[in-house]
This record gives sequence, structure tokens and C-alpha cells, in this order.
Amino acid sequence: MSSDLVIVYHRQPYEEVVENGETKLKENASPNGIVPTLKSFFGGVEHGAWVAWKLAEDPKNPDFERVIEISDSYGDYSVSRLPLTQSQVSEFYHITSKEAFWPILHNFRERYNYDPVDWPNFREVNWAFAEAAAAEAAEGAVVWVHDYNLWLVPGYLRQLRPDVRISFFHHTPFPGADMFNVLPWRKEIVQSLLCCDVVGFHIPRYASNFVSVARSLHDVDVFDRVRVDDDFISEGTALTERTVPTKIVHEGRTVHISSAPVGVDVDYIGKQAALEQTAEKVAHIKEEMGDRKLILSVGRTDYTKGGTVQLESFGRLLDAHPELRGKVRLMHVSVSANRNMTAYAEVQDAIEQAAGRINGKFGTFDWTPITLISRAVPFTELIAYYQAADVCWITPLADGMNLVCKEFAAAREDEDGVLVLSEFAGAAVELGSAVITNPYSHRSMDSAILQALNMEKAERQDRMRQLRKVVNKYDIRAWGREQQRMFELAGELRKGAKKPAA
Ligand code: GDG
Repeated sequence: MSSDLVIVYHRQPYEEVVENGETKLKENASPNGIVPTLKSFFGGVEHGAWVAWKLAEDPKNPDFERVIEISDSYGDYSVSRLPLTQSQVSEFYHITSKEAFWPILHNFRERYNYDPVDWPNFREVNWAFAEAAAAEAAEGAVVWVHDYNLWLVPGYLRQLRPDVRISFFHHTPFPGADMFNVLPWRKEIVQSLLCCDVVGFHIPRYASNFVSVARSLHDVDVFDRVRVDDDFISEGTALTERTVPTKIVHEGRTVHISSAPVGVDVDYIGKQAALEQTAEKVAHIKEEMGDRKLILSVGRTDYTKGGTVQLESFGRLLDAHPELRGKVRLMHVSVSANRNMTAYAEVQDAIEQAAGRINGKFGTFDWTPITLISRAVPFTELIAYYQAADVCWITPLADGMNLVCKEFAAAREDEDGVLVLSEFAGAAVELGSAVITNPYSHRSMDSAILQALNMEKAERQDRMRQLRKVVNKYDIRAWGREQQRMFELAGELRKGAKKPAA
């Protein structure tokens, strides 16, 4: 059945679990996270489809059905499972995307690894995604492609289907031309993105960077540029922009450029926060803490998240302020998404070593300064930690948006707690009421955490109220409405374009 909305995302839209030797598809337990967020768009269309990969020993003859129909609480939709071999996945995803693109997107040129990239394989996999999307899309459908590992999909899809509306969303930062153009495949990537009707980013800086990259490589005219809304200007911080391009033209084709920050499901978080069992967990954590203060840090294990930089700052804090010893505890949750990748295993080791050093240096029989958690904490429990924490300490070196800081504010119905946030997280342009810090400066890092620990209640509440106002206004629904508006603009561009005869 053809679909009005086709979401192209590398992961499948459910959990695959094996029970009694049988594979079962289970709806994600919590509506929190990007997959359930994207699935919620199926509620607004007659029929939706999702394209993702699935491992197969022989992709020409997979041991599963390519396209299946799913009915769950999000509606009825098809899932087109692209059979890829382990080596195709590891080359396109773990090598090309994670070793070459990811460091460049996050401004880590020194981590960029070009040698192992198999570009023909990347093209082949992206072509397969484009073909699968083309097969699912109804005439004039929206095809919504997510993230850099699918950068070539729009170009291929446009060849196959001139009629469909293509919208591409970047969850990561997008760097300036001096950094992006390190990639030897830059022209081909940007040419593909210029085949979209909408290219989307979290914040105006990334949109501006993309346009400057496009202009460095192709003849591109900026057609519209607008003033950035005051809600996205956090005075003097690193990622703030004053104006942003919204429409560009390349070879007579218009491309809308969208800047819309992904938000969190404030209603769901609020409901979880109000549950009796959450209150019990919060009470238990507080009892355990006694008069000690809890600093909470949550993120994926990734060098971009700045885990060791933060732990070192905590070590310096305890060194310089003996009065804090025994009085603060850092709960550092660092969950690895790719345990098998060397780069992430190294980050994990470095975090463990730093935490071990600090615990060894300052810990006593009844006080361990850092509790390191490397496994995922259930989301409802995480909300209890957000509520019990005195400080939420989020200091990535680079981060497209960062949803943890927004979840923290959404969970604080008591309007208390301090957020310390890196100015290199996209969220910092919205959340100027946090204590903004620069993780590249020891002085800035150390003074920010100290300021947060010493902050008076009235100031904490004042800042938290402002944070909650923004997080509420730009929640996940607001992002959804903005994406929908962009799909409609895309429709204007595709008027009259027809699906090629089969
Ligand atoms: C990419 C971009 C952008 C974390 N630990 C646990 C846990 N989490 C959940 C959080 C949050 C999510 O994972 C992490 O979201 P982030 O936004 O912080 O980061 P990335 O995974 O890097 O996501 C990022 C995002 O895409 C969206 O566009 O913001 O910049 O890098 O929801 O709650 N959840 C549970 N247990 C944990 O231990 N249950």
C-alpha cells in the first residue's frame, strides 16, 4: 500500500526481541526518544511507511519479509526492511558515518578517519534506501529523511521520483565550510541535499553554516534571510546567530532552509513526574543523599559529550574546595550505544579511569564522590533522578541539540534545581537562563559548577521558571507543527510534478 508519509531512518521503529526462539516486534516501551516521536506523525496521515535496515546474510535472499504491515498505538503503517550484510552496515554506518562524518560534523578534525571509507558502498546503501522509499511513496507524498548517514538519499530519490516532497532533518550540528570541506565527497553530498525541498536543522547557526558550505561548492543564491526570533538568541553565547537564511535557489530550484529545535514530550514527562511511584523514588534518593548535594550528568558515551572534561572539572572542584568533600556526589550516567567501536571503547576507558582516580584520591569509607553508571537507567527512574538532583551538569564539547537538559527542566515541577549547560549544545541558544559554561575553559567550567552549588533558592527558582517556559513553548509538538508547515511549503514547490509511469 502506498503511503503519504515515508520516514527514512536507519533504525527500525520497534524493538526486536527473541522470546522462546521466536522473533517478536515490540512497541517501544516509552514514548520518549526520537523513534516514537517520528512515529507519532503517522497519526496525522492516512497511511505511513518507515524504511530502515535489517541485517541479512544474503541480501538478495533475506530470511525475512521485506515489507510488513504494523498496527500499534501509533496507527497502521508499513515497514520496509532493507536487507544489508554485516559488512555493508559496518562500512556505511560504523566507518563512513561514525569515523568520517561524525567527527567533522562535531568539529573534531583530529578524529577524522578517511582511510577505511568505502565510498562505493556508501552510495550503494543510500541508493537502496532511496529505492525502498520510492517504492513506498504515494504520488506527491512527503519523504522525510533523517541524518547524515543518509545524505545521498535525496539526490537518488529525486531521480526516481520527481513528484515527492523531500524533507531532510539533521540531528547533529552542521559545521562551517572550513571544516565540512575536509570531506572529499563534499560536492556530491551537498548536491544531493540541494535536491530536497526542505533541509532542516535544530538552530540558525547550523542552517547558516550549511548555506555557506553550499555556496562554497555550487552556484547558490540566498533568496530569503530573516531575523532570528528573540527566543533563539542567548546573548553572547557561542552558537547564537542574529539572522538566518530561509530560502535558497540552485539551478532554478528552490530549497527551504528550516531551523527548528527538537523539543521533548513535556506532557509525558510531567505525567511521569507526577506519579506516586516517582515521588517514592525521589524520596528514597533524597534520604540516601542526606544533606549531600546531588549533581547529575547524563549522556551517551561519546567524545563529543565531554565526559572526561567534566570529571576533571569535578576533581579540580574537590581539590580547590575541601569543604565540599563529603558534601557533594556526582552521578555520571554515560551509556554506550556502540560498545564494539574502538573510539567509544576508548572514551569509556578514559571516563572509568578519570572517575577511578578521583574516587581513589578523595573517597572515604562512607563517601564515594562519583557514581559511574554505564548501563541505561529506565526512563521513569531517570525522571526521579532529574527531580532529586540539585544540579544537572550537561557540558558537551559539541551537540546538535541535547535533550537531556530539556528533560531535566520538564521534570522540575517544583521549579527548583540548577541547569549548567555548555554553550556548544544547540539547546543553549534557547536556554540562556541556565548557567552557561564553556567546556574548553577550566576556569569557566569550575566557576559554573561552583556557582550552581552555591545558588540561592530565589535565583534557582527564577531561572528554572524561565527554562520551563521555553521548554514548554518549544516542546516536541511545536517541532512537529513546524515540520508539518515545512511539508506544506514543499507541496507548493512540487505542484504539477507527476510520478513517472511505472
Ligand atoms: C542526537 C544528537 C540531538 C540517555 N541516557 C539514558 C537515557 N538517555 C536518553 C535521554 C535523551 C536521549 O537519551 C539522549 O538525547 P540527546 O539529545 O542528549 O543526545 P543524542 O543521543 O546524541 O541524540 C543530539 C538528538 O539527536 C535529537 O535530535 O539532541 O544533539 O546528538 O532522551 O533521556 N534514557 C534512559 N536511560 C538512560 O540511561 N531511559
